[in-house]
Amino acid sequence: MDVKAIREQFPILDQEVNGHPLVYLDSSATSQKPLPVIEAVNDYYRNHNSNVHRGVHTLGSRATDLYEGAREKVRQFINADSTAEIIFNRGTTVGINLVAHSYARANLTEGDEIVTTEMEHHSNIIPWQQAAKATGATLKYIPLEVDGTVTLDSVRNTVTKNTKIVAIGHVSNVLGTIHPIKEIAKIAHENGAVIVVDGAQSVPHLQVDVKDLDCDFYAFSGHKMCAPTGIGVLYGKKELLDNMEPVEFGGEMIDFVDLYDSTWKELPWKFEGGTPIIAGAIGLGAAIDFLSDIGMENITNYETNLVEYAMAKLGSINDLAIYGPEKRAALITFNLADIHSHDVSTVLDAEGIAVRAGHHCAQPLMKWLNVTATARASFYLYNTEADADRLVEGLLKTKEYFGDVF
Ligand code: 7TS
Repeated sequence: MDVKAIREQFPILDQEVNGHPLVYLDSSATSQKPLPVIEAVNDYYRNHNSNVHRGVHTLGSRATDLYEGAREKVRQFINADSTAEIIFNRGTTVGINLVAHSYARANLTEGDEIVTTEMEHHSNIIPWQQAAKATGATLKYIPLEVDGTVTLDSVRNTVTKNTKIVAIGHVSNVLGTIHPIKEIAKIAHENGAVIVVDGAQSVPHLQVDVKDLDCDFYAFSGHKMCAPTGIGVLYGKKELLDNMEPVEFGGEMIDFVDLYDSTWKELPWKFEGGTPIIAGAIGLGAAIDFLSDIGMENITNYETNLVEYAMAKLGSINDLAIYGPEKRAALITFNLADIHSHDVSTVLDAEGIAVRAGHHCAQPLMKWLNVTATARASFYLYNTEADADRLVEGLLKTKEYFGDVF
């Protein structure tokens, strides 16, 4: 992988922040955008902007072709059977909420169980809390191992014949844990449950094949995979989506409307009420082309080596606590002695290094880790070993700055 050439596609990286060359280590929050994505959005607004699926004028059909073309790119990228299974929305949060509102409320009742883990992002916990309250179902958590993984035995012990939904992230945004989704899906199915996968941190970094994983629903966000903000995807198996009711009603999603009743369009449009996120979807299509040209396997391998390098380097810093398993996705969450992570990230920012600090929308996990907050460095295909070196230097400076706490 030619990282120098890749970096040239990301103009934002070529700048100084606080007098230092920028080191961007916050791609788990949102990734940077390459030129082909910026240009695709620009081209759409300059040359083709129009609403979709209505009217017959030329710009309208061009916009529709571009929008639906992006859906086909997503289908291929995650190896879904049909574009009917690809629902565009605003992101992972919206995708999970759709399943929790539509599928869960229609299919769950008292005595049923929803199973998840304590390491989920809030957007894969709260929708299930709400669905449990609305249906009388019980929310259960698969216990975590000390290193922040789950074992298949724990999954087997938690999922029962009463379990109707297993909701789990593919990759943890805090610990970097990569869950064996295919095996967990098998356990869910053996018990008659469906599996809902939060793919926010996996689709940008791993080759995801929804058919091979045999997941029932898979949600992800464009903005973490080089696409614009405001576009996301919910994949669902067609037979499940066919039997689900929409949760947003209005234009675009209807077939016939009468004064007292209406019927819905076929999939996937029945779940896309209102003018859709046209430019975002086109940007996502361009991001998929960009990532596919480089090759998802190449990206994963590159990131695996990079995070190993960074882990080894960071391991040499005394008083640095790193959370999560050894084998991990390309992100490292840590605390430096008792220094608050906001202070760590402020000193790093003064050195031009962007990391995230706080609870990472995973307060139950912070409680489990027995910390109030952590700092997180997350890597992507444009990061280099030099970036990891700068992080180490920045942390050593932070130690110096707060010398009195050591
Ligand atoms: N699930 C996981 C695992 C995530 O990491 C995130 C966002 C979401 C869901 C929600 O995605 P959204 O696009 O709907 O907002 N994670 C982070 C993060 O780690 N830092 O900022 C956002």
